[in-house]
Amino acid sequence: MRLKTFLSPCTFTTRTSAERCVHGLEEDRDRVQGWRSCLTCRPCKKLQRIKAGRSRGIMGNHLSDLAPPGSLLPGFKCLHVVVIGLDSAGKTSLLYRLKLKEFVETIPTKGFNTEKVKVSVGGSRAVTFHVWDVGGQEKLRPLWKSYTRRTDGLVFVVDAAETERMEEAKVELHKISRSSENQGVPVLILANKQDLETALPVGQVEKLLGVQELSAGTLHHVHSCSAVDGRGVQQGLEKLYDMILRRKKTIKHSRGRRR
Ligand SMILES: Nc1nc2c(ncn2[C@@H]2O[C@H](COP(=O)(O)OP(=O)(O)O)[C@@H](O)[C@H]2O)c(=O)[nH]1
Ligand SMILES: [Mg+2]
Repeated sequence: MRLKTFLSPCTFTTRTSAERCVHGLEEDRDRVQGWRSCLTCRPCKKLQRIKAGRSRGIMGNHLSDLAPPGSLLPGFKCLHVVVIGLDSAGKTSLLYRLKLKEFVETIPTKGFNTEKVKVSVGGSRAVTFHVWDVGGQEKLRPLWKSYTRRTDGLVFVVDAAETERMEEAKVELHKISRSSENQGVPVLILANKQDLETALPVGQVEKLLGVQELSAGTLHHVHSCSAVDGRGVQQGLEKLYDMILRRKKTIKHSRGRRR
């Protein structure tokens, strides 16, 4: 019943709760049965504004028109980050959580969503991440490679409560991190949906995904989080930022030695 208070007065149906949004119907999700979104509560309104922006023909699937002024100030380092993972793992919810600092219900991603997100790292420093959230349905996965080319970091999101799809997630994680273009690219694995009682703890997710089997040259970190209540999201990104910096330094050193 946590969701109810969090999203009050609107209540969404999730896999664990059978409540519905009290304001009416907007659309249905195919994978999560019975989910409804209203048009009157704050998160639903925000989603409506996003969609309205898209229908006005704004280029790219982005919310930058909703960003607080100054979030795209020049001078901040911008890192390219791609969010991948199986469908329904919570990738889009995490992107919006980062961008809007709150949970909004999503619709299944057909192509991609992209946002510039400013995150404080190491206390006061702010870094801008250009985040690409790519659809995770099976037929869309071959496209991941085109987004991850020359990326600074990968975020692989798993639904920690969906034990039965861990093997499928493991296969995709290893496939993408071993592809030649992604050799050495740091990977942050987010064990999402920790607000659910059935969510597996980080250690178990790490084991089921065979994270220790990732190549020795690939920096990685597994972090638990929830797009619903926001726990762990910021800390996860900070870890990714540290790994990106470490990799950049290593590359610089090895170039220096070669000269
Ligand atoms: N309980 C819970 N549900 C979540 C969380 N993150 C996403 N969801 C739900 O999982 C479903 C899929 O989320 P979505 O972000 O569209 O997944 P994507 O396909 O990976 O982009 C939606 O119903 C979300 O509301 C979370 O942290 N906790
Ligand atoms: Mg999505």
